[in-house]
Amino acid sequence: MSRFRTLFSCGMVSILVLTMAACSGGAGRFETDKDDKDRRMEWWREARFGLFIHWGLYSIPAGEWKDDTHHAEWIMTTAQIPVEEYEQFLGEFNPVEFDADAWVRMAKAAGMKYIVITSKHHDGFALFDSEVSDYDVMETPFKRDIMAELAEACRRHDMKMCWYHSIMDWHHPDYLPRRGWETRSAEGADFDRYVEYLRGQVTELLTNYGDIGIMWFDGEWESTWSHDYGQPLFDLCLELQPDVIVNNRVDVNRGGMEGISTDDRSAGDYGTPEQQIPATGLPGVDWETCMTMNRYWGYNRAETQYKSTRELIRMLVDIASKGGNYLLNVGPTPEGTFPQESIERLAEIGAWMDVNGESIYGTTASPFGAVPWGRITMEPQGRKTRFYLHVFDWPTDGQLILPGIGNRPGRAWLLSDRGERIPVERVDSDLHLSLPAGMPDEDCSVVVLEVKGEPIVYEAPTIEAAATILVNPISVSLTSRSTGLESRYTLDGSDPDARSTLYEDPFTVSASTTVKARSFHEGVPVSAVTEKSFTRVEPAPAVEVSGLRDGLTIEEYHGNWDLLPDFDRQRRVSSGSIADVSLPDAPDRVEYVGYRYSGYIGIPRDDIYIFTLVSDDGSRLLIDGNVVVDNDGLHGSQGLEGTVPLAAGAHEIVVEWFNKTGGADLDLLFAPAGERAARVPASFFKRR
Ligand code: FHN
Repeated sequence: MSRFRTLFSCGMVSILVLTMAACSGGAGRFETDKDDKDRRMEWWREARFGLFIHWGLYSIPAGEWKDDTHHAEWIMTTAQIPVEEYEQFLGEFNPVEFDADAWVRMAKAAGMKYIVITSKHHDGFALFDSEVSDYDVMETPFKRDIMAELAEACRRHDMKMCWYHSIMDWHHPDYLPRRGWETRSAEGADFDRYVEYLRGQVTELLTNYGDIGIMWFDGEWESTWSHDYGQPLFDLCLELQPDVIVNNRVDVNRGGMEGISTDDRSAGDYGTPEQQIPATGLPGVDWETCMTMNRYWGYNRAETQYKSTRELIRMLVDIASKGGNYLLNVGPTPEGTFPQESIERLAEIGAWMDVNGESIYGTTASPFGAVPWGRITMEPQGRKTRFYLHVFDWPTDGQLILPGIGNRPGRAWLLSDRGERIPVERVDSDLHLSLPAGMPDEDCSVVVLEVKGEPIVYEAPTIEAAATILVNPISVSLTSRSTGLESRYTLDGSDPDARSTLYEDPFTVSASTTVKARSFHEGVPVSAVTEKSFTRVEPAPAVEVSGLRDGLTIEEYHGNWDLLPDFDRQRRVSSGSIADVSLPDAPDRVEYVGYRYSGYIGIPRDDIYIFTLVSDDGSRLLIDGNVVVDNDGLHGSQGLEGTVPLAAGAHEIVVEWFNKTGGADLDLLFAPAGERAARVPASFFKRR
């Protein structure tokens, strides 16, 4: 039993619980309409750039455990350190070089507008003085409320103070599920009691430290958390601080590492892509990419693989060009300092932001499609629009082309030399800017272009279809965000001209074809030509089988994997049958477990089929021995698609799945291309 129990199990905390009950009052859902959310999000949408800090007891081992130096903030789990052993770090946490002002000044100088720090990570240790737990910073030799010092420094430097807080808690005796490798009993654990403890600490964080910008929840993916806890927690935050912003990890259905909620009923103000940047902007969706500077969130002393400053600047620009925020992480040392590599990068980013920050702050996503030379952000300015052209690749001929724009050009200049005017001329539907020979900043140089009025973007049509392979005729449509333009297309591979077919309704392709499309304004081509090729294929033949029984064969394996193993080389624990591709009811374990499903799937007709394999952790789908979906790896619940042409009849199917720790999930959906995907009915599965 952990020597550090939360005070929840004794009388002290009942005072806080009573207080909480009083402040939660009528605990109905906190209605946040669009106007309220826009009001709360205003500073956030302007800010665009923040500092993430992962700091806690895990900084003491600094990624190393028994000669393995590949750990970080997950070290308690990845090194399977029992609670009692991990608690030893409490007596060693003494970051005597911690200087809140120095941290905030570095963030400020980097151009960052908010700081999100781990008030408690998954290991359960509180970096703040918590009344509901004695597993906190006041029990360490340091005995200072780090969060209070940081909050005060943020106020001094006009920086938003924000809390990361983990729902998952590997220390609290009432948190479930236990780690699969733990010997600590779950006997007597009461998850609802844990939730009250969690709410108690959130109440402290939003009561004792002044105005807080964001509650950044995390660790919401395990099976014990649900919308029934997430929504009330979101409501509690807004009841305590009506101006606070809450990310979407307060609730479930965040869509894995892509971080965009898959259910619009889920609580949370913005999406949280992690270690990735969406391929395009997400109109109408607020989102923030969080990213490490190296490979770890928490400090790893042996780490040398840091992203370059150029990479980090270009990621900031890419994210802003898509309308997102960038939350860039630093993992401080056990002494309380930033790693030198992080210090250097923050300073270099700050030097770039000093010159170019206006092209990031308060801008909105580019209305253009991709441009080959860089990224674009935009800022409406009354009767004109300002475009910030972020140039990564300086044109060797000095001509920077902005394609497909109908506006009359105004002034243009370099942010690095506001005195020098850049000549702009119209060439057909494009604007050509004549740039000076030398690129002012090799990482990214910014050209400002002002145009009259709102943007008139001649976007090339997007050619849309359910698949690019076909067995049966397939419907093709053309879409464009531009208004007042005609889309014309060809099916013979030639570039569309003013006489080409005018697009009015979706059309059908029934043979191998290259579709080309282009936008026209009053008969003049005003966009690039887009194209998409379609290939007619033969469906994979069905197999001749007979004497089949209902359901699939399921084999169970046990192991500690980060990727799907070769189950043929594993010791099979058991074998049986199951109705469909789903996790067994009441399995004997949900962690360190793998299943292989095998049998046949009955395909109703010759067609192209799109399968969606959803899993937490990794999974793989094979049809007739060919990989159709590879959703392998350690991740939250996420779905990946695969397309395959199949003839009517029986086809061999194998699904492989594993879960390491935490949440577990498995589902298989499918549909003929163009139709709505649905779970594969059990009646479609057969086995020998
Ligand atoms: O498990 C955590 C991880 O340690 C880190 O805190 C990241 C940052 O967003 N969030 C979780 C992984 O998705």
